[in-house]
Amino acid sequence: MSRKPVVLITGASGEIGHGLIERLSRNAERPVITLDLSPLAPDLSPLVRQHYVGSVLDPQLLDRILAEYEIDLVFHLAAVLSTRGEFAPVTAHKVNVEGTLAMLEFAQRQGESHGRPVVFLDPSSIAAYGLPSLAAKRAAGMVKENEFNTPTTMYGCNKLYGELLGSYYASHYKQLSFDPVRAKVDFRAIRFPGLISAVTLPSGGTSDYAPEMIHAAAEGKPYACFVRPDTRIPFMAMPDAIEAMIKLALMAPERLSRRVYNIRAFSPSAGEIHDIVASAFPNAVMTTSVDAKRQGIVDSWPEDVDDTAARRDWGHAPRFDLQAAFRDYLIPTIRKRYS
Ligand code: AKB
Repeated sequence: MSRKPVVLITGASGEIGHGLIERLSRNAERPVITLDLSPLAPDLSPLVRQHYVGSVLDPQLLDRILAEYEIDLVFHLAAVLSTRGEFAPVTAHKVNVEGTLAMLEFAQRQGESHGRPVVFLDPSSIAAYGLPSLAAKRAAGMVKENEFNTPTTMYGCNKLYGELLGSYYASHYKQLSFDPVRAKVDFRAIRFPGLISAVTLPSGGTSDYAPEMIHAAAEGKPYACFVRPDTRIPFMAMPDAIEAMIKLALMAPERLSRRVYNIRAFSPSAGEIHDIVASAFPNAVMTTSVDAKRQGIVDSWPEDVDDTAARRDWGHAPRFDLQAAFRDYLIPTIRKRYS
């Protein structure tokens, strides 16, 4: 009996999952199943074929999914982000590394059972970089994928190692086996900048100051930004991040010259974000109260990234630059959300 292949999203109740489920549900040809520690939001439940409540670290649950569905595309979103990871590094390692390993093994077994490669889309992060000082960060400008791979956070270390693990599964899996084992995982990773969604708020990240500032202003709540106004890292509007994941996941493998890609859209300072938010919400009360430790993490991330390979290989082309992101997406959608 042949079964219709489905897409699996882990960590589906998080920020990226929300947008990804909505976007994928427009294509009825590719039913979606989801996995998360929490139930799906009521507006998302009707959009998926089945939601499993549980952990990527639960082998029995993964066996059940393996038996019930034929999967040829995995978006592995489950993760503990950079700020939360510093409070619970062992948990971060378990989820981010052991969870990724479990899902890669799951994808390999899926591929072995149906005979086709399983595309494994891994959202990595600018946290995989670690610039040694502010002076080095300013001098570096746009960093390339293989530069400054010396992260300072548990999350960054986990993401960098996850990229290596995925590349191992795709290119060198069981390379010394007597009987050749066909690698079935087609691993692809995007190093995301900070993401800003108009419909959800992030939690546990260190780039969260940008979305928090915007949402607080729209809600009429005061906000104290935890980084200096001159702090600069790349950001992207959530719809562009979702589009990028789908584009990379669907691209023919022969077009891809690497497994891990930077992508960028705009790279404003915290002060520039403040000024745009202040002009959209003139009554907003926004102050700065620097948290030296979180500032240290953001200072270790690049000011900007070089995404030449993503643009060339799979046509990464974000719709929103800084002005358009605020004018056409963030401000109108957030206003509606809190009105
Ligand atoms: C975080 O702040 O941890 C994330 C990230 C940059 O990957 N948003």
